[in-house]
Amino acid sequence: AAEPLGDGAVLLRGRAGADAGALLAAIEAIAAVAPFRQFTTPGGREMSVAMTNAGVAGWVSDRAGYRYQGEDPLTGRPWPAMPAPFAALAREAAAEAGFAGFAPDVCLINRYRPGTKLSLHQDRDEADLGHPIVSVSLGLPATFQFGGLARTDPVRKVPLVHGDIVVWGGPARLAYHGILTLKAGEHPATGPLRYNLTFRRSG
Ligand code: MD5
Ligand code: FE
Repeated sequence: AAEPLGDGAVLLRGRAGADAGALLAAIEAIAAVAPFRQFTTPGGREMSVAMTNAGVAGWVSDRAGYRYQGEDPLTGRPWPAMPAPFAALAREAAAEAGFAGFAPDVCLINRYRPGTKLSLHQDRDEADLGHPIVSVSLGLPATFQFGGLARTDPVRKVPLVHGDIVVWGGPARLAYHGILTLKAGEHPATGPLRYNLTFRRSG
């Protein structure tokens, strides 16, 4: 069932539940080639969330800025390919949310441990902000902050649990958002971890 969260944002509660095992196995295979690492922000802070990527490019950050690049800076090698079943799931979810024809070329994978957070930000490093972003939550629950187009706009808190998919498009594409500090816990599928996959069109 599609649940509107706001203009352009649609929550598909539990939509990835049946695929969770395959997604987690694929994350493990990707991380064996392109390990999770904590990027440094342009301001010089280490991010608490650990990240890796699959696809034709990957989202990276360092003192020089945020960008997509074709090689993993850790290894100098191309990122692992995005598994076709991942791209198909993202495409179907986008269509169910009203964004037919979404063809992601990159998948950013975020790994959260208890105590980890993602501060309020916008996603604006993609070439065409007309494409939606599809995000899949796995493992420990988290509280998502969904704000507006200005950093100071009021923020709604949305609980996200294992298997939830959210599609962010249209006016929601540039909304400020973040993840509150993860609470301690154990999930049967991931232990003490939360993963979030975001499917994007980088270029
Ligand atoms: C997460 N990741 O749970 C989130 C899910 C990121 C990030 O924010 O940048 O890696 S994606 C949430 C998102 C994307 C684009 C727009 C909006 C939310 N939004 O309008 O709120 O790790
Ligand atoms: Fe984001």
